[in-house]
Amino acid sequence: MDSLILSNRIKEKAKEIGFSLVGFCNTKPLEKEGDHLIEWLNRGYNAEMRWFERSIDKRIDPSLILPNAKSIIVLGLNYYNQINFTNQINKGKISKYALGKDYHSVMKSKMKILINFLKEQNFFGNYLSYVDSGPLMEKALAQKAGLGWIGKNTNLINRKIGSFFFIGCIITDIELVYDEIYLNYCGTCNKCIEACPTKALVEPYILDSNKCISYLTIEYRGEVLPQTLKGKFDNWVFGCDICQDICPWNKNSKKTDVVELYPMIDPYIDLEKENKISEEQFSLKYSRTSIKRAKYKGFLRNINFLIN
Ligand code: B12
Repeated sequence: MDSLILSNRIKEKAKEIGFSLVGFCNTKPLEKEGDHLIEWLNRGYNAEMRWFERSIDKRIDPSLILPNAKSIIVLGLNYYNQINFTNQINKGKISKYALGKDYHSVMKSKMKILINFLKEQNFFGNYLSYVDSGPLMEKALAQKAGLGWIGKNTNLINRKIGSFFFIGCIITDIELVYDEIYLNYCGTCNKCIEACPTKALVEPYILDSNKCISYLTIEYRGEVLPQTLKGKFDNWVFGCDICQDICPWNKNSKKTDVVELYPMIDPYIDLEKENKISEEQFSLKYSRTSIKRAKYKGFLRNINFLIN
């Protein structure tokens, strides 16, 4: 079957499965983005995320991931929930991306349905699917596949649906019709950079993770959070939405219709009460969400940083 008909079939099916965005790109090396990645690592902006250093070659050249790789199917899944966060006494905030079921499993199962569809259609290719933890620069590939552009807050933004969507990639050895690279629509706006309370967006398009509330509340494993940032966390306990909530391109964000991503926990937590939960209560309440990544100790550390 010619690759144009196949490409359109895949896009129809992807939308049917619930993906808001879908596009295709080739597996050629990401030269310019690779240079940015290396510059970013040399500046230590990956903080304690050492795993980056182990997979630079594949991140820059995705063709190294699958023999005879030709195409990448890039998918976007809307997770937006209309929560206009306000600061409340004794209340901590949980980022919108973590309120529903853990997105890694939701994305993986939806990508599996798409791969099974391709196999049923007798497209005997090889497929490897990744979401978040794979050796890929998902945002750079998504821009190349026409899903959106990497904004000054370093999130991928789409003009129609904004930036509150997850990205997943399927790398394959079947030929597809590739989409146009997405242009940049940030213009002279710097709202995200100005709004970040910890000044983590050190330059347009450059995020220093060492100062990022999202990094410090999710990925950082230190016993205590940096005292230099005390009082600047804007009551975030897990993740942070500031640089996205302020972005003008998110004013048209629509509520997700992916039921697994509907909030199953309260976006506000009672800090005093939650500070007393047991490890068992923590896993009972949060193990099906992305919050489990902070682990029990990290979660209590984040709460204590806000109340003490
Ligand atoms: C490491 C990581 C983080 C780190 C570092 C973030 C970062 N900017 O790198 C931390 C823990 C801080 C983080 C936070 C978040 N993350 Co995160 N994260 C990742 C991960 C695993 C790798 C990203 C990466 O490659 N970074 C390397 C650096 C160098 O890339 P970069 O910052 O994007 O910089 C690029 C451009 O800015 C450009 N660039 C650099 N310098 C310059 C200069 C100029 C002039 C120009 C034009 C360009 C340019 O080149 C770089 C390479 O393309 C991806 C999944 C994946 N495998 O790709 C998810 C991912 C990016 N994260 C995601 C999400 C949802 C988040 C949060 C929103 C969660 C939250 N609410 O707290 C926050 C957002 C914080 C932010 N403003 O970015 C989603 C983003 C979806 C989207 N629509 O963009 C992803 C894709 C996961 C997924 N599969 O859905 N994340």
